Amino acid sequence: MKLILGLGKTGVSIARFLTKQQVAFRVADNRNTPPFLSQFKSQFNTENLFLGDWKPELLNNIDEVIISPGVAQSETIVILARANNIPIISDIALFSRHAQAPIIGITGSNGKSTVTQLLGEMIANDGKKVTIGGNIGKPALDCLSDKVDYYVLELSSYQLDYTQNLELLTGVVLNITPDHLDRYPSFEHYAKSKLSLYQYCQHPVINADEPLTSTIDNAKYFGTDMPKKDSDFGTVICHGSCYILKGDDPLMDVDDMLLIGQHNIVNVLAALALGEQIGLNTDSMITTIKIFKGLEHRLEWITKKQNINYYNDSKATNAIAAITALNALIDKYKNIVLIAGGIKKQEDYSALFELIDNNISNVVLIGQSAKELGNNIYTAKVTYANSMEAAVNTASTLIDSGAILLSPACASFDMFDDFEQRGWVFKNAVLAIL
Ligand code: UMA
Ligand code: ADP
Repeated sequence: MKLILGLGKTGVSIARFLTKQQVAFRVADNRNTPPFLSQFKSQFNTENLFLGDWKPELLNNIDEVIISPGVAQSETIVILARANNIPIISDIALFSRHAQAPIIGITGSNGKSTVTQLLGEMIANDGKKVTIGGNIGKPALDCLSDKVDYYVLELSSYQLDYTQNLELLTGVVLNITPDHLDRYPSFEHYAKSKLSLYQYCQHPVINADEPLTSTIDNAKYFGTDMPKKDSDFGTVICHGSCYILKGDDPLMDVDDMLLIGQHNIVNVLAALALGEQIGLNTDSMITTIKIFKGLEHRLEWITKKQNINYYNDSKATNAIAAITALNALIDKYKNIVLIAGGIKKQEDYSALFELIDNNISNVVLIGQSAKELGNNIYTAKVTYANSMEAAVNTASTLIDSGAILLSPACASFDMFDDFEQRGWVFKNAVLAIL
């Protein structure tokens, strides 16, 4: 019998899969009312459902534990299963056992969803059938299909931690910067988790600008410098314009991209290198890049009202992501108001504070960590708001022209269900401004 740990999106997808395979399972969640309880009850018999504190008996007659990424390695049930030599695997490892088409894996601290979506669109526009899933939102097991040419999976470090077997045709670690440090003893452990992706890749793709990645034979490289090899991807500045290069060949002017910001040039280079590894046509990839609008909640332009442009970057849940978004807008706008805050991560925010003090006139802070953030901002004017609506209304009175950017640099769970809800509340508040 299998034990499914966690009754969220992942747990329900595992239950659905095992039911199809006619494999017996037990499900446990140490919360009394997990978010997917009613969905589970509507689809499955509840006699093998166990809620509340983990009990050792859960492991009786279990030959394998399939675990949700949100369940930390420090949980007693995980420690006990390990002590009893019961294998613990992720839904990703289970998916890989059953997938009949090649899998492409994308991890990194930031940019995963953008690259996953863009590569998915490149593959589809090249005339092939593709399904994207994983950490981006659709659990991997829900993606299994016999009518697919490729799977593109976004992989989190949490998923990689519980994965020992995975076959990837190609894959990339986009970048490694501090995130999720509450789940790891140190940054080195987090970095090791991300880098573990390369042990599963047949044809790896490497970011030449990421110092934590080492050289790997048969890897394809991308980076912001000139490419070293004909088949690698990079950029060059020529007569004031920036061009994307494959080897020495200019492929496109970055001004022809709809995406904005230096970080998105890097994301595009990563998608090109992955596409090249699986044999996609270069012209077709470039056409896709030119029409790719990006994802909701990632530096998403919403509207312009009274000379103020509003951007929703709710997905920026750490300091580096907010720095990235600010850097993308600083060159474009003289006046910027940043709306930030929520639950601060355990990471160094000093570079963000410095960037704010040197470039931004106004910051509006919300959420649990508002005061802690505000106490470290000295030059920019700080205003506190107790709701997103109040933050937007206040921000709109602070400048006559320029940009208002929601890029929270924090998790959303103190005020919202998740980053998506936070982004929607922001957008509604913006649209409600007269
Ligand atoms: N649970 C426990 N005990 C615990 C922790 C969790 O019982 O100690 C239970 C919770 O009650 C919950 C269940 O476990 O009901 C499952 O929780 P989960 O956190 O694993 O969430 P899922 O709904 O299965 O969603 C997961 C990913 N969540 C996390 O990694 C935290 C989703 O990524 C992913 O989209 C989904 O699988 C499909 O693959 C979200 C995320 O925040 C977007 N990811 C992090 C990130 O991107 O930074 C890594
Ligand atoms: P992820 O799925 O890894 O969270 P997303 O593609 O959803 O990444 O982007 C989330 C945020 O991270 C964006 O809003 C942007 O601010 C920032 N970001 C995106 N790509 C990069 C990158 N390559 N390097 C640094 N920051 C990035």
